[in-house]
Amino acid sequence: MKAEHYVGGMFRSDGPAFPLLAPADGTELGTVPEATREVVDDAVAAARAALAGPWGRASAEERAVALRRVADGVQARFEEFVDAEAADTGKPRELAATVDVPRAVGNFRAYADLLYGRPERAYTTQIPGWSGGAGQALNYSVRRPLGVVAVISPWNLPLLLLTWKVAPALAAGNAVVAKPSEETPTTATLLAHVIAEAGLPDGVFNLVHGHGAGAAGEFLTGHPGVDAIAFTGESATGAAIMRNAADHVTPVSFELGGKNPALVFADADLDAAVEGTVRSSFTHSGQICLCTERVYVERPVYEEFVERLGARARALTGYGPMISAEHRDKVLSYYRLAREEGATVVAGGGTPEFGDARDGGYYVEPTVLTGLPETARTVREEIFGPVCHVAPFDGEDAALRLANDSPYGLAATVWTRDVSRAHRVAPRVEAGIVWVNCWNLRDLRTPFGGVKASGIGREGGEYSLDFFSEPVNVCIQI
Ligand code: NAD
Ligand code: 6OD
Repeated sequence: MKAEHYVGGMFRSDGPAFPLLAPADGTELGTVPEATREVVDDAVAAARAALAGPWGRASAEERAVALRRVADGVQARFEEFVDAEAADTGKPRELAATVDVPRAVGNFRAYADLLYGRPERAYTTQIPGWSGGAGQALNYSVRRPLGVVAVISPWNLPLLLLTWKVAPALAAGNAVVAKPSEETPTTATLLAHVIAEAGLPDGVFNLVHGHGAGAAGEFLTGHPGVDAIAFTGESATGAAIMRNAADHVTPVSFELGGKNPALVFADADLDAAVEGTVRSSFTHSGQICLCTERVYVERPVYEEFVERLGARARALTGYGPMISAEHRDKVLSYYRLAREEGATVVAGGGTPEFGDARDGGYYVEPTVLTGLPETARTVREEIFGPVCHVAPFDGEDAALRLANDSPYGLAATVWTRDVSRAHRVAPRVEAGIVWVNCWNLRDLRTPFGGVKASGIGREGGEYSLDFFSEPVNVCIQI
């Protein structure tokens, strides 16, 4: 599938082209058109025009039907989506087939179901008596879409994180202009084809490709015709988008970076804690915002935990590459920095050699570190690779102090067999999501998001609908 813009119901490829490289072996997959300011202007105008047409008057039920058709369309081209996602990201095909694509279908289905559950999300409240002595009044509120929504998404779960925003934005009745990551344009283009085939009116969904700073992403997020921005990516990018959006006071929903802790108590099922940490640190080679990069282990089981985690990391095979040569170099620079900062490298710490085509790809070894102070940059900064640092702690309060001593607050895991401890500790972790004895077990309708530098707002289920629509209160004097 060739990456193309989709604007006002038309596919087009204007703008200079840049190469798309396969992370798995460095070969060229194709080229991607870089949207100019004119392409972005056209997309925003097309979205605005769509709101003035049938989409702007569509009932919740009609929107739900449209979302179901999109879900069915993605499902019908399931293998094509899986192949494209695996090629663009380098992730194991199995991961794309069990997480990215089925959960993207799930996003469209979940919002269609939510709309059926609450057709217009309208409710009435009668507030008698208080109108400054003017008698009784009937107040009722209706939810109104925000208008033209810009969706900016990252490369780690390209289709899933795009649909995570597009599905609720459309469910709430908005029109969308989406810009996926320049590294992973293909499943977004496929989605545009599915949306075209599903018969959504022209301009309801628009897609522009290209880079972020000084390019399509910046043109879009600073555009005066954009009514809201939903962004997932690095915290520093979030800050840049916020500055850009400030001139027009455009509301933002941000899912940003993390430096997620795991707390392993001495009473934990250690087999489960080790296996859980292997998953939470190394799935998709650590390139999931929810991945664990800081592991704190209660002292009596610390040595055993480190030994077992190190052995499992060394034994891992079949893992995918970093998204790009640039990102591989960034992760390797942290492996070097960790050594300079005095780390003990328990496992990994370099690049693997395969003796096949993968040697042209962007792989790094799954890595376990110990021995760093909490002030080390390796322990404080998001690396976004297959790496974690393990440190000991003594007691619950110390564990919480360590977990919370971070500029980030996205997700955490707690490993304990003590139910009371789980309930005591989980709400005290400064994070938007806390998993107990599991990781990334997630219903799409639950609130998702971070605190501190990890984000603004919550997505998922009703939480996304709340962002993508606004209540209008109507007051009638009786
Ligand atoms: P990134 O911030 O570099 O890029 C994300 C998107 O923003 C891309 O589409 C990019 O082109 C665009 N962009 C970049 N600069 C821009 C600018 N100045 N204006 C407008 N758009 C701009 O992030 P990435 O490298 O693609 O993704 C990895 C990061 O995303 C990590 O920090 C990770 O933690 C974070 N992430 C967070 C979540 C979450 O839910 N909290 C989920 C996935 C990834
Ligand atoms: O909900 C999921 O399935 C999932 N993998 C979310 C990841 C989000 C951030 O990268």
